[in-house]
Amino acid sequence: MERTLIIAKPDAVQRGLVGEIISRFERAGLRLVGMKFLQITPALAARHYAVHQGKPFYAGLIAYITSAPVVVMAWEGPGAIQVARKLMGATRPAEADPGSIRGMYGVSVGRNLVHGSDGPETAAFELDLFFEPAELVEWARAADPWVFEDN
Ligand code: D4T
Repeated sequence: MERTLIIAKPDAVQRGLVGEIISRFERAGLRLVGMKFLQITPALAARHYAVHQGKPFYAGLIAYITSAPVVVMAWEGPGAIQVARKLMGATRPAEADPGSIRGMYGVSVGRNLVHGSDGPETAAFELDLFFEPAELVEWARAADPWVFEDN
């Protein structure tokens, strides 16, 4: 079982696409274990995007992610990180599969609607950044045996 951090970014909130984005992860069968609505501060954004510091798009990225509220979620399931990245599509919407979230709703890399952790270490770091341990809920879903093979 794996957990991943997903963010419905400011453009998703402003465009009224949060429900659609949640629905993609929900219908895929991932299990929601945490969710909150907040506006990311510059300090939190700097920690989240520390790996991009110094890159040409860094200033724009920080301005964008702090520009309006976001919905931060923790989803879990077998291979949740890869499953989520597939549902999101490639970073650049022009390269994203047309059925993916970014492929269907995006056109610009700097307005790509959604963030998802890119590996187990990143997921652990990002989940810790956005959630207190008690905010992540351990629960059994009635449909789990019909979604998770090794439930
Ligand atoms: P995030 O982190 O938002 O889920 O995106 P990805 O994991 O898919 O992509 P990333 O880390 O390579 O990029 C982080 C973030 O920076 C924006 N970006 C990226 C940008 O504005 N211009 C660029 O040239 C690149 C590469 C988009 C996502």
